[in-house]
Amino acid sequence: MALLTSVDPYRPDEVVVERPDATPREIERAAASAARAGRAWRHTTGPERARALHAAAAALDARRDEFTALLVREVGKPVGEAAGEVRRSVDLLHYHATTAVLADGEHLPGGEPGALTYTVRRPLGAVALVTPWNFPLAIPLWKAAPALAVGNAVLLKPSTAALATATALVELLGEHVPDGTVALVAGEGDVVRALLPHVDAVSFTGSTAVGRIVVRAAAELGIPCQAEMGGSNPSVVLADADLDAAARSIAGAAMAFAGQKCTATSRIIVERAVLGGLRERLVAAVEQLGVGDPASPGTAVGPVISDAARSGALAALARSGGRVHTGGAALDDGFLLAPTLVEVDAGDALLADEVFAPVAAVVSAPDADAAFDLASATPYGLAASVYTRDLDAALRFTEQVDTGMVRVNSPTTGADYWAPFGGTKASSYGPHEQGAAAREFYTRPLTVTLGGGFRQR
Ligand code: UN1
Repeated sequence: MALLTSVDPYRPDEVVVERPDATPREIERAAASAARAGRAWRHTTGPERARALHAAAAALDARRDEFTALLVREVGKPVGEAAGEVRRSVDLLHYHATTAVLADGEHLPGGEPGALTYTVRRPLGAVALVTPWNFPLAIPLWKAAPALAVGNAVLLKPSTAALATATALVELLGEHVPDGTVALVAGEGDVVRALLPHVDAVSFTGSTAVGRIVVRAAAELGIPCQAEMGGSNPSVVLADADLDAAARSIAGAAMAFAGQKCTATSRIIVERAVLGGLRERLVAAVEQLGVGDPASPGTAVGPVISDAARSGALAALARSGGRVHTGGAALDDGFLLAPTLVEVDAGDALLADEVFAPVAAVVSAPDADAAFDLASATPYGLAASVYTRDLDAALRFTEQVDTGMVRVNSPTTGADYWAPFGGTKASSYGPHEQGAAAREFYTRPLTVTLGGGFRQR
């Protein structure tokens, strides 16, 4: 048995929660009761499940200040962003509630006179959700809400660094669904390994290294799997762009919440003609960001999640041959790292790493096409953006870049809960999340054919 501990990354001496991990017996018991609960939940009506999720949304909304404060304390998310995440979570619960009453299949022509063929989508059963600490409320919910809406039970295995938030969320959801329909399974990788043989599907968000282990395990067990993994997201700035607006937008996408989003901008690819102008504006925009206590409203950049994360970022900087234009050092309080801009040459080690910290590399390219090629020159393909006033160039970028999500004059960060979310290459595996894509992952189609014969007698 291991003791799991989550600490406040701004005041690392303060423990937020401590609890033992789940024992193999507890995992089996939780999985068995989820399987049982799932068999009952799938037979509730769509309107009943919709009511339950709307009620959970209202309950979360009523406790938004408490959840916001918990996010600030447990993962060091700046209070403005934390409040935004709670609002997004309320909204996505309402959204997925409405999907419980949508059409769930199609009617097809029969193969003989009078025959009828149709499809219905059936829930999978009990699903495991393996979630990270960086969106401790929104990510568990954008998996759990669609899973529940279509009639599955869920077993949430959150990151230990976000254990208190996950515990509070599971308690809140549990007040609106029957016992066993939503359960928490606390632990690390060995707990995931023990859990997977008991579930009907797994949805994972986290690092590529761990995601690939989950994908392999799911394949061996023969269960559906979706995995959202790393990113090394490019923002391309063309010579005709509004440089002031681009610099402000990119500084936020790279540094806010200390760059700890899989969608954060880590590579800034600039058309050489405007390198000097963009560099100057970027440095100014980054230096204007408030750095410090995540509880104070002026803060955009709080601590990184752990000392190891900060040392890892500093080690990545040390491996780079680039020139640091601002930042580059640890700060005193908590696990703070000064927002850091490094100018590098193509091929620099920093362009290949997913640093997951307030660190971004600036690299120049001779022209738009070279910049577009550089944008895709990474093992990842999650989110990409281009800043330009040239519509043709913008459209060319959307077609050429190898990525799951692309934006024009808009930051790589941010996800609309009604739109499919996911990437290419090492960033994602399996079906996308969110929007209508989520319903597909959490169901399987059943094709029904009613022979025409009996209707002719
Ligand atoms: C966002 O940019 O608002 O783990 C969402 C992550 C992503 C979510 C990003 N799956 O950072």
